Amino acid sequence: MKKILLSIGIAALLASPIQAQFTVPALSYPLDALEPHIDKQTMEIHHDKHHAAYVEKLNKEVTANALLKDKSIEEIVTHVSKYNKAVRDNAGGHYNHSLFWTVMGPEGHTLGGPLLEDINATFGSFDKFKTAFADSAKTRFGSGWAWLIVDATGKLKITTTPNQDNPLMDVVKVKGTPVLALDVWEHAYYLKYQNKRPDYITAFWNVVNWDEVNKRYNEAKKKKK
Ligand code: MN3
Repeated sequence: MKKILLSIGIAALLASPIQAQFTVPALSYPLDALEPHIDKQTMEIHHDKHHAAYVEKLNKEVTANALLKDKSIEEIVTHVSKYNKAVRDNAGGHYNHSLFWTVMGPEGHTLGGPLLEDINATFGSFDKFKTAFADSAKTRFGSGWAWLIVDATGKLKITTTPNQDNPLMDVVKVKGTPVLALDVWEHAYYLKYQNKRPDYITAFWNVVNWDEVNKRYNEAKKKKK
């Protein structure tokens, strides 16, 4: 029996098509891990359908444009002005969602250390930062993202982008390295919160994975030195 299974495994491996350049990263937590703040069904559709669609369309662009071959997602978004609108939207969609999944996690993360000190120094307090970030997310018209970034001078900044743009892109005004991201497209919250984007934003704070945000902050600061 073992031998048969092994043969089937090898046959499947040999028959599988060449690995696509981009794939949807698996979540590091179950789909229901963010409940009750972000519901399982939203996560399922968002990760397995929406994100997968960006990746599929991006891979199609890779097939059509040799310049994209073997480029990392960071390389593509950083020089996104070289490419068409479909690359901008779908490479952005892939980068943004990949980051978004990692900066969330089950409840219970707290923020401390140098990032907290920097937030206090830059925004006055952690609560003032949360208010400023939430206000930006609420007032982002239509679909888009809210970001906490480290800019080229090493300073923390809150910014927003429309559609699937992000602060790494050479086409946006406020540039920097993203350390925290919030998706404010309706598909991110409509099932549970309908038109109440502010309630979704309030709930988001419960599921921020501050360890990951802290890690991204440290890496971004190191790059500036
Ligand atoms: Mn989304």
